[in-house]
Amino acid sequence: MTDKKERGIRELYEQDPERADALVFGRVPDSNRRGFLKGAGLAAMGAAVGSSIPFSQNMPAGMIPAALADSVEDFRLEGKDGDMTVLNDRPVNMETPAHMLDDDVTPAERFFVRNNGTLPEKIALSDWSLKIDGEVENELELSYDDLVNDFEHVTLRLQLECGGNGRSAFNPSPRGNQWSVGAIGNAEWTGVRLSDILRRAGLTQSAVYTGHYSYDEHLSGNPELDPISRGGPIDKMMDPHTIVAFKMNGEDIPAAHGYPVRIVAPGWAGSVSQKWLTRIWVRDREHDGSKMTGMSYRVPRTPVAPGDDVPDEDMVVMGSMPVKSIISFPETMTEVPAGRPFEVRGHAWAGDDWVTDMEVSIDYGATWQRAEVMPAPNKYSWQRWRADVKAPSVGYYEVWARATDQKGRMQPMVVPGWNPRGYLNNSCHRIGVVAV
Ligand SMILES: Nc1nc2c(c(=O)[nH]1)N[C@H]1C(S)=C(S)[C@@H](COP(=O)(O)O)O[C@H]1N2
Ligand SMILES: [Mo]
Repeated sequence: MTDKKERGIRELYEQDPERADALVFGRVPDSNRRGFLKGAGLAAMGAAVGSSIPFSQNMPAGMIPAALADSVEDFRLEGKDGDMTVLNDRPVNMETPAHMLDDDVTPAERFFVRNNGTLPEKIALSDWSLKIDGEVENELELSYDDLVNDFEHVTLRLQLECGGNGRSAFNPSPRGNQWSVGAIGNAEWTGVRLSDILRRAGLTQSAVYTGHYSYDEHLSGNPELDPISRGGPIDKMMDPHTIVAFKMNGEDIPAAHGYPVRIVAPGWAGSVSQKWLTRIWVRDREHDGSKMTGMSYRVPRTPVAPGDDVPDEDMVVMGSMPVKSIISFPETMTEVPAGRPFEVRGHAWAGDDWVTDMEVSIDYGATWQRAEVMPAPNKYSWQRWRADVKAPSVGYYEVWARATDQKGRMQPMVVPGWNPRGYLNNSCHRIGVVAV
């Protein structure tokens, strides 16, 4: 593996999977046919994982073994909770390793952070206000006290996933933070329904979309520019689960997550959930703020070939996120007992929808077994799933997991439709385990 220092093995698998296979396994990658991991290649991979590989005949070509995918050193930096994965420090972007997402309610210390601009100084509550203007009968200017005292409170567990979660698996590699699987969290948010605020303001006939503003600053320092100003269609904003939150897990919202007030519009790209919120501009057309247009948070209307240039008019704003799941236990590359069942569990979610089925495989997708899926405590919370899985003999295995939503849509095993900025990757999560 002489190339490993110049190009990380994950990068090499993205750019040149055949060469990566040749380096890792010493095999001649003449086709995608399975079952050619033999002889020297099998011995080399076995040596790398310190074990035999019972289902080696099923191992797909050109797909990095999970044993190696998570061992890439480059990104491992200190973050909050020490073990968060820091992708960027300006702006701050950090994700949560899958095994740290095992809690039903994600603690703030382990919640991914996605900033487009500066991380603002803590504002005094007396200085904060929220303006509602645009296509409304009565413009509102709410103080923090008005917000907290004048509207009914709701507390909900809500999944929040970055639209670019999973971007690192796209090939060719789109620009942007190279998220693995951990730009997702499910905190318990307390706030007021955005619909109640919009009703108080009185939407006019012409109201079709919201535009969100906040007090974080553009990295250029130019006060004319917003780091991000997205929004959503009125229907989504009037959903009773779309809230203006002032508490996260029962505490003030931490600085990194939008103190003192943010939107949580669950099930849609996290970018709709404006942090450090100061203004909601009700629009008579699709909002055209920063990162609403061009390639940002937009995907091709119809599938395109990987790497294609897509003209602006063929791009559409993303809506609901697709069905997805993670394996949060055990941690990848844990030892498990051979020949005896061990517990595998995680969470599954499906944007505006919900998860009805969950399956796991221990043999690279040759066979699947049903997992249990629990109902969500409230709509838009992720759902717990669990299964007892057995590795028939000693050796290296991978656990693959896939969710299906109530409309019958299933997570793909391979990376779905390439798009210029690498959004909406809902391919299956997998981990490596070593049965001993
Ligand atoms: N004001 C503001 N709100 C924002 C952002 C931002 O950069 N500034 N990032 C958005 C994006 S892209 C995501 S994915 C979520 C992330 O929320 P979190 O950092 O609390 O996890 O916040 C959204 N809200
Ligand atoms: Mo995001």
